[in-house]
Amino acid sequence: GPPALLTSKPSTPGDYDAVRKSIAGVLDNGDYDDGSYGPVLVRLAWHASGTYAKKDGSGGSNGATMRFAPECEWGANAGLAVARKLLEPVKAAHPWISYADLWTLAGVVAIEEMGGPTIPWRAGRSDAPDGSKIVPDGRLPDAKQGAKHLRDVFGRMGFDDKDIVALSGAHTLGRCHTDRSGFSGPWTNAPTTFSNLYFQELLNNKWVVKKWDGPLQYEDAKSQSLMMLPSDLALLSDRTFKKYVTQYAKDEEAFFKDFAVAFSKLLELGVPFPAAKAA
Ligand code: DDH
Repeated sequence: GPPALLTSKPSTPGDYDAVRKSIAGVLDNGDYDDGSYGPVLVRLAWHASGTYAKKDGSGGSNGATMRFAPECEWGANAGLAVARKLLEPVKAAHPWISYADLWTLAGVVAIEEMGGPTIPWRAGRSDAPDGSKIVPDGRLPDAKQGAKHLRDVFGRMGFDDKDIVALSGAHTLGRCHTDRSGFSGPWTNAPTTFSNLYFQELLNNKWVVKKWDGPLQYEDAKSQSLMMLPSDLALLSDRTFKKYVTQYAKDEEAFFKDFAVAFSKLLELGVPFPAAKAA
């Protein structure tokens, strides 16, 4: 049956530790993918947030507009219904939390439970009543493109080259699914552990074009069991990106530190937190 925390009476409003425990309780499932919903929850938090545009403040995690069409139907969001549905019993056990806070907190808890860094997170997002604030499709990155596209997309959110590489390290988690993105396979052999392995695999393998009828992707020449997207390999072909890839491959602590800062910032883009009071 479901974990006890999901069946007991609704928790006290503001008890985020209780929400964290419920999220941790739904992560593991031996029948799903590599045994954990953690990676797809991280992807939900990222796609809910990564629509932000700094220039006009549109998009971002506030509003949880992915509950509505057309955002839930965007090609980029294929498969994320799995993550949203998984969190429904958590929402039912803690009805006072907004979906927008829940989805971002779930990404944070997933990363922490999978061995990653502590991610600064605060509540304050509210849910939009409908989809009227949904931004145009096309703001999330396209895996078929390269360095310029990454700088355009992440620059629009307010991120620099170092942030782009640090955030891309999330691909140490999870896998591509042919029935979601069309791509196939994991980036690492430990897709449910948060580590710097993505950067090590990226640097230390010879990447060759995978011969198949799917979209262009790369596989490691030796075992042919790991994958990279064209956008992942852009981190190797661009000198500045590669500098950070090399640093993070050597220094997991530096990666964890930079990732925690960048991921926390991502989840807060466009969220109207009360202004800090002057001292
Ligand atoms: Fe990603 N990502 N991502 N990604 N991503 C996919 C899976 C996962 C791109 C494309 C894809 C980030 C950046 C990029 C995660 C986290 C993050 C898949 C496969 C594609 C395609 C989806 C599927 O078939 O299920 C591209 C392109 C970029 C980029 O250009 C930078 C970032 C910044 C994050 C983050 O979290 C900070 C995670 C986790 C997954 C694995 C999901 C799963 O179900 O497993």
